[in-house]
Amino acid sequence: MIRRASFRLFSSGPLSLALVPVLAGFALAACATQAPPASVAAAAQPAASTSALLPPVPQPPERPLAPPAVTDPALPEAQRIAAFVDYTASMYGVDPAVIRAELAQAQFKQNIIDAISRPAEKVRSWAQYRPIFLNDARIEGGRAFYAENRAALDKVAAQTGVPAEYIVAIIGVETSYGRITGKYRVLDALYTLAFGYPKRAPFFAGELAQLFALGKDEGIDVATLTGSYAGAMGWGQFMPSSYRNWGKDGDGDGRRDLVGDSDDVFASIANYFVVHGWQRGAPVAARASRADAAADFAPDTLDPVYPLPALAQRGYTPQPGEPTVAAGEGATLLTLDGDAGKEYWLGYRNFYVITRYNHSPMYALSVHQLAQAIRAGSAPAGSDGA
Ligand SMILES: [Ca+2]
Repeated sequence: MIRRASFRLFSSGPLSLALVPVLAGFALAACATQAPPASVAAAAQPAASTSALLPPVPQPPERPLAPPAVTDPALPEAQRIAAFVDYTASMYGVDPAVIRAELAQAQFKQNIIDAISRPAEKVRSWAQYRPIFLNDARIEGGRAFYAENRAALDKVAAQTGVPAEYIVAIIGVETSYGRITGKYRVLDALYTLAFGYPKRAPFFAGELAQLFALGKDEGIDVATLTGSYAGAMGWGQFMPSSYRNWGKDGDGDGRRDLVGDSDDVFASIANYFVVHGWQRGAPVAARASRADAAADFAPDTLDPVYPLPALAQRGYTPQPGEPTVAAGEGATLLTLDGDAGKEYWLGYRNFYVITRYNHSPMYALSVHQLAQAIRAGSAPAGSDGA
């Protein structure tokens, strides 16, 4: 995921939906780039505390970056492209002639550079961010989407332990239930960013290479794929590396189609959660109370490394009726500016997993609350007959 300092949220109110795929692109772009929490967190521990930090949630390996021979802006572009062809051919076994032929069709798009280069806007508060996703239209849309796809979603949920409403909420937040999946040709987007945006060229050239690998693996003509300006595709806005590594063939037809096959999309989003550590049956987050005497506490990690007794010692405890976790499981603490002042939340392991889709904690809390709202308005499984 993108580093939070440079993370760009939404441009403006209702029109911001157009940028959702961008968020997703970044979300999937640089997983596991956040600094390990141990040193910062340890320094923040009160001296009297006897509670050691819990281990971070194990994560899959980081995706490969393209080498400097491909991305060094001091090198002529023709030389970088030749190095890219060599890199992609040797790394993924793609026929160099195919790569060259596809690259010959790729178009540089200045509007993509402009879009990704726009200065970061002021960070939205939770009170401003939450209504983008927690509104009647999005909630009703999610309930309708769940009703329409109930059998397929419940089947994936039973197989993976990822509740259907979380899969639905991801699709709702990313693409408004599949309606806005991005209008850019992925080949153009990744070519433009790989060779025209030095700041993040190692990442985007790495993704461009994986796009060719994806085309080879799945028998897809990559020039036909469309997505966000960052190259994220389909209902779940998967980057090429996520598609290749974690995409699943949900309907068993031998292909992974994350653009046109809902069974494949549902299975792939659930699998993305599973490989990043989703725990079946475990809670996601809890609203917390802050003791009057408590000091501010802003952990520099989303990893659930703080045992609940340690957080209680600091003055932060789950509110009555909110879920807790067993000894040996922990949380991180979020402090957000909500409609009625400060809100405190405990983010558990499954909350952390949602932040692997997009590193913004407000994104993850939106997905969680949207999922809860969808579930609350959906008939219990089986009650709608067969
Ligand atoms: Ca399939």
